[in-house]
Amino acid sequence: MSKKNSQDNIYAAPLDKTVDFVFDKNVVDVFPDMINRSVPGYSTIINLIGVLAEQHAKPATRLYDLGCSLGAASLSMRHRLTEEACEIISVDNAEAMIERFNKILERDNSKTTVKTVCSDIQDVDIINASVVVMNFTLQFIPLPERENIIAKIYDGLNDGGCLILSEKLAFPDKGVNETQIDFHHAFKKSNGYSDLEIAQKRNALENVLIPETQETHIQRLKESGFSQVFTWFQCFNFASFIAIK
Ligand code: GEK
Repeated sequence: MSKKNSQDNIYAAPLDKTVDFVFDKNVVDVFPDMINRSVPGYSTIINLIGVLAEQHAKPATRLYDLGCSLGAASLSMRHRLTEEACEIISVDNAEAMIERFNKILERDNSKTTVKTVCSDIQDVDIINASVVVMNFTLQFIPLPERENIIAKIYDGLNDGGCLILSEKLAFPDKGVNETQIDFHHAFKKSNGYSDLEIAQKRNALENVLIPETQETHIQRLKESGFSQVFTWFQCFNFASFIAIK
């Protein structure tokens, strides 16, 4: 099996102590397998991000993919774009992710320019944007900083432009929340993860991935000024919102 298709067994063996999850080289090596087996609907969302981006992209504008990892959403947009002179800006603060994505880009010769940037999202200016994607990234940003990031994206979008925001969700009702988590774990088990792997990964993400409720996301997006905000995809505790300026 080639490296880029390696199977995720990072949490398969018992660990002495919990260490917070980081996006390092070990994760990069197994990332496509990890995210496909962990996020219900991931490949559907990636595919449809291309379709939604195609609807909103305007000539000579920028499309941002914030927290791009190995560029799945960037490439989905790139492969569908027909507008002239668009530029995709793909940002991630994990050096190992950007390095691997640059290698993937060497083998992809579609027309639209893709510029990769290794940086914290908070340090990136959003300018002349027709589409901004945050596909499962805001959930890793500290809670007090999320509002500023959404406001910055709103300011950088042109009128009619859109933000596609995918997130793991929490639910206000404790029972519903637990049931959704059970469903998600059943999904992971059906994809071959053991109970130990699921439990150890959950612990590693505990302080790193902080999910919010659908209501919180929608309210924040509306308060930032977006004119249309709605959920266009949901499977268990994973959802994707679109916010149109
Ligand atoms: C995909 N969108 O395949 N600044 C920049 N990048 C960040 C930051 C930050 N502050 N915090 C986290 N990241 C991708 C999947 S993964 C989701 C996104 C997951 C990056 C982090 O390095 C990682 O690559 C990505 O956000 C989150 O469609 O693994 O659950």
